[in-house]
Amino acid sequence: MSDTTQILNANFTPRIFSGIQPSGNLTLGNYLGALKRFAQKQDEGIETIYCLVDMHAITVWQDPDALRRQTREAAAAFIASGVDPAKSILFNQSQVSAHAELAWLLNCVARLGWMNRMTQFKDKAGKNAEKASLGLYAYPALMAADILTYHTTMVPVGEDQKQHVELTRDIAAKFNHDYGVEFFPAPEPLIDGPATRVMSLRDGSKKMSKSDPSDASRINLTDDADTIAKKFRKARTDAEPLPETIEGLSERPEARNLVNIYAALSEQTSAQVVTEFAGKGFGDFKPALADLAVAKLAPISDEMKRLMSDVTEIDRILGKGADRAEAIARPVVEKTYDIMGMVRSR
Ligand code: ATP
Ligand code: LTN
Repeated sequence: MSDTTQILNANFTPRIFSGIQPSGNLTLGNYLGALKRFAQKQDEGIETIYCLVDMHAITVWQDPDALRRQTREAAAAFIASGVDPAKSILFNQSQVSAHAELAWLLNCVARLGWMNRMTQFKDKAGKNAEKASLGLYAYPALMAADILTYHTTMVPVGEDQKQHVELTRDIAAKFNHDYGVEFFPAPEPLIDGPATRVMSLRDGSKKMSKSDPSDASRINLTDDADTIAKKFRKARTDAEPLPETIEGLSERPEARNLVNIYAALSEQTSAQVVTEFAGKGFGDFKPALADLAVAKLAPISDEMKRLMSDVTEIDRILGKGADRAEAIARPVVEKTYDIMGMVRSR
């Protein structure tokens, strides 16, 4: 953390915020890169706020019934992974209008040149960027609003979101500079552990993603034991046995990915895993990985199923979370309007 960030952030109560899009089945990548860490953070004595970012999800087409189901299922995945709605604030974004309001205000602070550098937009818009929604382009300013409307200081995310959190810092700094205030903190991305970038099981150069068209590329939190075993068995690898040290994995992205997944699931470092399996082929390693993944994920998918049998209860939890979130976010947005010169007379 730089000195200026430290001095600025010292004026703010430490607070953690993060979000996940309810844009499909949550994956092992989401679990290791986000959910598992969210649950750990809630026991560190810092307020934790977790959001199902449904307004981000609609930047690409979502069938309305599917979006409703995915939002509830994602909420169930949070709870089943250990996020406790009594300890953390858990809600869906569209129920707290402060996010959309602040996003507009920050759209007027963010610069086109900054947005044009965002790699997630380039990846998602693909070759036909003319057909992408305006929302997909503006997405990072909404994400900045999500973070800043809680005066968040720390944002646990996977590696792919680092650039967006840095943009959030730039937006906060420009706002503070332009209006001569120290109103927004400079949130820090928290990216730690062996699985901050879980890769696709079919292509070691692409991240595992819930919206990849190939279901074989990912482990879904709802996959059964047979499906998990089959997907790992078919995962792309090379023909070499595992090396003696992790340096031996540097040119072997698929092998490195499976080792990192094993490490994260077993709470070890990747170096420890390599030591344990040195000289073993994938014929040994893949079944061990599948058994471990099933042991860790089966209780989560069972709990998700149980929670999904009562969606009224899930909706109640999200509504209550939204009330608590609103109580923090509303005054920040009101103050932002005021700083920017909007007359507020009711
Ligand atoms: P989509 O494919 O719809 O873009 P996604 O699977 O990339 O979705 P997000 O909702 O965009 O998931 O991400 C939620 C959180 O999970 C973020 O913190 C993100 O960094 C993290 N995450 C997503 N994919 C991975 C991955 N493969 N490895 C580690 N973390 C990940
Ligand atoms: N952009 C993120 C999801 C996201 C988020 C956030 C993460 C939206 N708002 C605020 C952290 C904090 C993604 O695509 N994974």
